[in-house]
Amino acid sequence: MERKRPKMLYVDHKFCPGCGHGIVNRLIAEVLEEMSEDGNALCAVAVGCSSLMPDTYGVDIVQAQHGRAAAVAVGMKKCRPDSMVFSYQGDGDALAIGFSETMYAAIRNDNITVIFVNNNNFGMTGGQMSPTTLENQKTTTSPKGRDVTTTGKPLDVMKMMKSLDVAYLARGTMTSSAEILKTKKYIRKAFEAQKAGRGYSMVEILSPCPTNWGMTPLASCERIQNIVREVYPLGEFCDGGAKE
Ligand SMILES: Cc1ncc(C[n+]2csc(CCOP(=O)(O)OP(=O)(O)O)c2C)c(N)n1
Ligand code: SF4
Repeated sequence: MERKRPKMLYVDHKFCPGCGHGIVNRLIAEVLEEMSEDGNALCAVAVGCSSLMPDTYGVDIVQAQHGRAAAVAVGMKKCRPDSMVFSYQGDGDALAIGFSETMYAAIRNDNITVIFVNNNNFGMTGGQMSPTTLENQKTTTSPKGRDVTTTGKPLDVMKMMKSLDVAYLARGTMTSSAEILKTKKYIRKAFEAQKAGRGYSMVEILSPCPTNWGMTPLASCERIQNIVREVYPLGEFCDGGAKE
């Protein structure tokens, strides 16, 4: 049976073929519709391929400066506490230039949801190294592979955040239908945490960027399955204070 397309996806997305962003966009739309929150959602994006979302997504969206989406989402939530407020970001956006905004929203346990797509590089600008680039991964700014002796190790934000008093943390991926369904469940639980007023929730999603990885969509998913998830384990890292 064909699944009904969520109403907020009123036109096709603009991401590259095989990009993870399109799948995540759909999952968020499905969850909001199933929770009857699609008419009540507010989103903050910043810069990166996530900023292609506002052109095709049927919710009110504010575009922040690069990295500042979580800070803008916090402001929106304070003005409209009854709305379902989320930021939609990339790993460079959330963990490089916006690291402070991302962390302080978590440190304050602000009642927002952060959804970020981790594709291990700065996608929109041509595949530069980001904080989540794997050790030895070649990017346009690490042509010989990321050297962790000079750049530090890949940033595992779940590890950092689980020591904080936040409501919900999970990391999913999209390498199979089973993983996509799990990721959808994580997104739902994150929004439910916000609805219950429990505070900050974050879902990180390991995603392919076939264009900058120079791989087919299928090979990109295999890379996530065999290599990336070894560095970034999947699962729930905190649920209502019960931390692993
Ligand atoms: C203040 C500022 N610095 C740098 C840029 C250039 N810039 C635009 S998109 C981008 C990369 C975004 O990468 P990421 O957040 O990982 O998202 P992706 O495109 O991979 O989804 C950068 C560095 C900018 N627009 N503004
Ligand atoms: S450049 Fe990468 S992250 Fe951006 S739309 Fe294309 S595949 Fe997706």
